[in-house]
Amino acid sequence: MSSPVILTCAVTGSIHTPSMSPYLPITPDQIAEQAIEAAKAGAAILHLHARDPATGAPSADPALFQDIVERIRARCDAVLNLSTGGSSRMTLDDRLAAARLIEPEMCSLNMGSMNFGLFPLADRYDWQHEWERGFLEATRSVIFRNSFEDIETILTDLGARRGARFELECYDVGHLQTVAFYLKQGLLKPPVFLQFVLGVLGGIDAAPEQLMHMKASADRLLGSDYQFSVLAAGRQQMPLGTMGVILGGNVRVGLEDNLAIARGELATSNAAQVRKMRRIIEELGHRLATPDEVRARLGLKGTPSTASGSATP
Ligand code: KMH
Ligand code: ZN
Repeated sequence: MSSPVILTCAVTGSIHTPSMSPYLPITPDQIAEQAIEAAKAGAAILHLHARDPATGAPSADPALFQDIVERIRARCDAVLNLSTGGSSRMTLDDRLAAARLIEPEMCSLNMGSMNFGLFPLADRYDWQHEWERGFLEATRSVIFRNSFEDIETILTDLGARRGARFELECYDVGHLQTVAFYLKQGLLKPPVFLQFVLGVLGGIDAAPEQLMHMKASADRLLGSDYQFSVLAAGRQQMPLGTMGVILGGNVRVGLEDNLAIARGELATSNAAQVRKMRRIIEELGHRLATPDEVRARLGLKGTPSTASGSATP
């Protein structure tokens, strides 16, 4: 029997902007409501970012994260995974502030510096907010920085010190070598949870051959020390997520990675994508992992020992 499939939902992110979809959640209330609905639909892990409630711009404000986490914690037991990627305009300290305060079970950890091109979207929309076009255009020159030193800071500060385990975001095969290096060094402990990120401009492209290449490279470099999940940006989200399940992996969906539910049709919620992926997973003969199964499988510390654990019902 194969293991139950871990379905992650990345609820809002910092890639898409409010003018692109009226369904993109912005305020803590909207983010929490969509997150809870996604968890009820089957997502065991909620990958979280915050946005400025007034403008919808990506925000690193720990108070916003705290508000989101407390709202979700009060109503569901999904594993909460705080982004440390933030947006490429934030400093590393900005990006880590919320996770340092909340001490969640999981955090994202981006495994290398790279170009992260959102600029092709800049001419495709009529913008409601002044910041949107400039934010996208800036990705022509800004590097998404995740140096070895940054990675080590996150591993020691959030991992060794605060007990977080990681969603290791791997945007290309080279990032797998970095994972292997830190496993060998002992800063990462198995089993690691890899997120194969396909389709970001600057990373590996969203094609079946590339997913096979990522999987084969991980097998060669990491042996049995890893579990993987697949995130494909844009319209490859569902097809490559399905392929990930067929290959024995897990899947991430959500409006952070794709705003659509079908070609030319916006998803009206994160839960709509979770429900669609769930149908596919179950049609393939698998079942979804519960949050507690994820905790056991990935060696998470559990909610009560997080700094915001007191809000748990
Ligand atoms: N937006 C995804 C492509 C993070 O939050 O650390 C990658 C991501 C990064 O989720
Ligand atoms: Zn993210």
